[in-house]
Amino acid sequence: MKKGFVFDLDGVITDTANLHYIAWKDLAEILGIEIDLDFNEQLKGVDRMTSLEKILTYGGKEKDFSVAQKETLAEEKNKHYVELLQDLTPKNLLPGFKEFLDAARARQVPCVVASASKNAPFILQKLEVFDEFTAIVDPASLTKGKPDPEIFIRAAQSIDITPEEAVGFEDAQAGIEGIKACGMFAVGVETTQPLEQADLRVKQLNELSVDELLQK
Ligand code: B16
Ligand code: MG
Repeated sequence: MKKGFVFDLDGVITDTANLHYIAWKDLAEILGIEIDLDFNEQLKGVDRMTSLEKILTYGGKEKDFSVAQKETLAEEKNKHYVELLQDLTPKNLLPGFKEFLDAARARQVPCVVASASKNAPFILQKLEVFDEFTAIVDPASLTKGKPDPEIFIRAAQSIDITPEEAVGFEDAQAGIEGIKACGMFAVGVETTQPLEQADLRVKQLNELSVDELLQK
């Protein structure tokens, strides 16, 4: 019997991958690196500094910048990204998410956000769903990013349940691995690539019945 739901943000609640892509692509161009949408798949679910390092390595420039310079570059990307976020509205919720969240809330299932994004609280406010969550894990407080299970373990702790008592929802392979590594039930939200190891795979969350999931 499951007692709580743990949601990734980008790719599960809303699709901010495209906005991350615009901001990273512009920064990469200034650095003389060209990235495309295929490469962008590798940045999904990956934290900000690791994303920058992947881009620099892709462009053969991984040794060209000091730690301080990389911090500045990551800040510049984030500034642009936050500008792009200003236009988000509830219309940017992914199809089926709000129906599923409402059904979960109607059954008093606690819902937590486990996102690598430090902008998650702001994004949830723009989407007008911030108050629907019992907790949001602060990614700045984590020692390891996905695929490490730390963020999912912390999410379960935040609602006083064990990882085995939770269902995790993820769109990235690294996220599914983190969910499975702590014994949580994994729902894969598939858009482009198939997600290995997921216990269930869907295109939209409203394909799922809250009652059936709670029985898993
Ligand atoms: P920020 P998720 C992730 O969100 C994104 O998929 C990833 O592309 C991004 O780099 C990461 O958040 C950090 O975001 O720069 O806003 O802190 O899928 O874990 O919800
Ligand atoms: Mg994601």
